[in-house]
Formats: sequence, structure tokens, C-alpha cells
Amino acid sequence: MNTYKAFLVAVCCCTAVLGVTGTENSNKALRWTFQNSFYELVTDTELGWAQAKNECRRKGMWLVSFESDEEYYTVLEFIKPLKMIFWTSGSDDGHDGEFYWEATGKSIGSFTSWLPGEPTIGTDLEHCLQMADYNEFLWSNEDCNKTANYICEGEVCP
Ligand SMILES: [Ca+2]
Ligand SMILES: [Ca+2]
Repeated sequence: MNTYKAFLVAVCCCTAVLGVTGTENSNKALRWTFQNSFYELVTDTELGWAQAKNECRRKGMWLVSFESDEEYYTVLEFIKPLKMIFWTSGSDDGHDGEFYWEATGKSIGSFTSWLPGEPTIGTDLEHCLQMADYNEFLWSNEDCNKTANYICEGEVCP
């Protein structure tokens, strides 16, 4: 293994270990792991979607993506008590109405949890997928420039 690879493995595993540790300490609500991912809720900073995405990237993570109902409901358990709005990595930027997870580049799959009436298509500014407490954390597309809290997701080392 060359030095660069060893460095990458160390960084990745360190982050993963932090995620596991987080489930055992008093910050339980802020960090947890599920299947092959670890998650971090950012509840003290409200940012626009692009800035939130960049903050997750800076930690080696992405904005959250929901590949299954189990993943969504697990996240819901952590955010349910909070009176907050969260950004996810869902976006239809450049392809109005065709939503994908920016985290993976893949189309939103068979599982969706849209608020009735959402997503609104043809409203030029609403291209980012949000979950708000006042909508019971069902999905809606919103103006990406609005500020909100956000959820990061990273991959646990095998
Ligand atoms: Ca995911
Ligand atoms: Ca909308």
C-alpha cells in the first residue's frame, strides 16, 4: 500500500470511528450510523443548499440521500423532535422535475416521500429538496437560496 492510499484509509476510518463513537456519547442525537453510512445533523448553522453541500464535502461527507424507506425512517427518528428545516442532497437543477440525489448522481428511486402537491414543477427557483418540521418532514422542493439546517451522510469504511 503506498503512502497516499494509507492516508486515505486512515482518514476514512477515523471519520467512521467518530460516527460510531457518537452513538455512544451524549451527542447521540447529532451523529449515528445506519447500514453502510454515518450521519451528522447540523442544527446550529443555517445555510443555503450549495453552502450546506460544501460544508458536508469539507467533512468528507455529502448532503443526505434516501435510498430506502428504512434509511428515511431512521433519519426521521433523529429529526422528529426538532422544530427545524433540513436540506437533503435532492435536486432537479438543470432538469426541472427530474430529481436526483446530488450525493450519488442517481435519480431518486422508487421510494419517495413527497408532501402532497410537491414537488412544484416550473417554478424556476425551487430546485432543492427540503424536509420541514411543519410539513412533518415530508419532502418539498424549495428555493435553494433559502437557508436551513442540514444533514450530512458519509460512507463507513468496509
Ligand atoms: Ca443514503
Ligand atoms: Ca415546492
